[in-house]
This record gives sequence, C-alpha cells and structure tokens, in this order.
Amino acid sequence: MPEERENEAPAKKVTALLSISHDKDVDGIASAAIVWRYAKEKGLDFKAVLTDYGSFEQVFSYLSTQRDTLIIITDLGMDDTVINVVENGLKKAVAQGCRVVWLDHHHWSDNAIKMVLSLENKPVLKVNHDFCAAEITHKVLLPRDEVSTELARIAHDTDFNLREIEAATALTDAVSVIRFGAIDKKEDVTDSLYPLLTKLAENGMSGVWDTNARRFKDSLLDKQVEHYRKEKTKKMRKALAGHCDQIIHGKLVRVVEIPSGLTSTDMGTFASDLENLQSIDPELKVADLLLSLSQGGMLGFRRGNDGVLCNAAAKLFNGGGHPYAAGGEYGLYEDFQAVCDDIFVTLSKDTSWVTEP
Ligand SMILES: [Mn+2]
Repeated sequence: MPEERENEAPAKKVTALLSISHDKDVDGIASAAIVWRYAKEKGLDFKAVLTDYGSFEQVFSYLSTQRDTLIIITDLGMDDTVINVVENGLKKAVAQGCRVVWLDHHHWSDNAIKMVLSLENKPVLKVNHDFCAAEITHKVLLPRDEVSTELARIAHDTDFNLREIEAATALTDAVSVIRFGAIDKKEDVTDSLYPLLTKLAENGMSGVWDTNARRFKDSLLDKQVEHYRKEKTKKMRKALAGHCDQIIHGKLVRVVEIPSGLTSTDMGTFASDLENLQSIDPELKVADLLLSLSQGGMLGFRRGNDGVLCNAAAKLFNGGGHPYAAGGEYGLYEDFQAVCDDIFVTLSKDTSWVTEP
C-alpha cells in the first residue's frame, strides 16, 4: 500500500523512510521496529524519532524539513489540541515530495481524521481500537514477516496487559528503565532507546532476550531491570498499605496513591494479585474497582470483576477508556483522605459504572 505509483507525478520516488513512534512503551517501540524492517525490505534509508505527546511541536517542525521521504507515524493519536502543529508539519513535508502513512489505535477527533485524509500525495490512515499499534503496523506493512509477527504478539501482550509472555513483561520493564534513566540524566530518549530498537528490528526478541536463561542478553540491562522491579515492588507495597476502601453499590472500591516512577498499569497489575495483597494484610481482598491517584491528580481505573465498567466510572471524572481499564482526572490535591471521601461520594451518586445489582 504505501508504494509510490509511477503515474502520480510530480512526486519523485521516495528514497528514505522516517518513522515517528511513541517512546513510552513496548507497543511504540515494536511498531518502530516493524517499520524499520519494512524500510529494509524496500531498500529505503531509515531514521526513527521516538517521542511523546508533549513534544509534537518539535517533532513536526523537524518533519517539515524532510524531502522525498515516506513518513510512517505509529502508536500516536491526534486530537484537536495538536491539529495545527501536526498539519503545518505534514503539509510542508508533503509539498516536498513526502508521503504520510499513519497507523494508530488511540482516540482521534473527527477533525484530526479529516485533516490527515485531506493531505496531498495519497495519505494512508488506519485507526483501529481493537488492536495495538504494532499489530496494525504488522498487518499493514509486513503481514508475512515472522519477526514482525512476533513483535506484534509481544506488544499485544503488554498493551492489553495480559502478561502471559514473560519476555513481553520484561521488555516493558526494560523500556521503563531506559526511559526513566534517560529522563533522570537529561539524555535524549530516542538515543537511549536506539540500541534496543536496533536489536529488535534486526532479530526480534531473540536479539535482546535469552529464552532459555529467561533473562536479557545484555547483563547490565538485566541487572537494572531486576533492581527496578525490586524497587517497584517496595513502592507498590507501601502505596497499597495506605489504601482507602469503601463498599459502594455492593462493590468494593479502593483508592491508592501511586508513587512517582510507577504507572497505574503497574499498580493495577500488582493490586489485582491476591498474593501481593495478602502479604500486606491477610484480610485484604482484590477490589472490584481500583482507582490509582497519581501525584499530578490523574486517576487510573482498573477492575477486579466484570460487574464494573471502568469507562463509565472514569466518565464521572472527565475521562474514559475501556470497560476493563480507563483514565480520568481528579485534579491537584493535598489531602489524600479528603480525595478518597470525595471520590466515594461521586461514585455513590451514580450507578452507571455498575452492571449488576
Ligand atoms: Mn499503544
């Protein structure tokens, strides 16, 4: 599909491929690795920029300097707040012979979709919420490539938080270690992730992970991941010990504060394991609805049983998502106990998040 057609003059033949992908997790990096393999197959020079939502201005102004390049953007969504920045960059690039392919699974505004599709030079846009970005990238670019198939499977396991593949969970932690390390040292995140990305693109998981020994081939990275996990567990135990519980509409609702350096996914996974809970308090049960409050006042929603709709609960806090996981916002706060009381009142007044009596 993103092949240039000869009758489409005046666009010159593209000679290079620029990959823009999300730097935050395995899905973004696996997507970039698949795009890299595609570039190799097509004999295109390859460059990747891994980024996050706060850096669109910088990334899209860089992009506007590109010529005769196939630009493939993966695992990044677009809404009305960044539409102008993105449009300016893409329009200039396209006017210089570039072609845009955008593959994603996040929420898009109608205006954002229209904008991409109205670009010159036959843009391709695929947005599908049922898959992770690496799966879409795999299907669209290299459906028959074995390494890409594996990368998509690994990304799916972590993006849908299935945690069925040990190597996928390990890779998630490795990405966090590398990212947090770069941010701490004020180093460029793309540069720091490049060695990992290169190995994944060249050899798939076997480039980084030793399946028999169940560890990373890079022993320094392996040690760092091990240390990171120990610290993470300590922090999560402490946070969970300070939980706040209440029964609302017959459901056990729990609020916990997430310490810095952890995500609500980390917390959700940890707090849904009965063994973890009982090592803190033998009486502690898995909550039907878990809310993780970050220091910035963001709320993560995870559920412990199917009778709860996380997206409906998140909607009460200006958010949304899936029935099994969602995000919302409380706002800045000082007193955690007061926040919990406030959250419990809001959830008591509404029953849309409960599906069974
Ligand atoms: Mn993703």
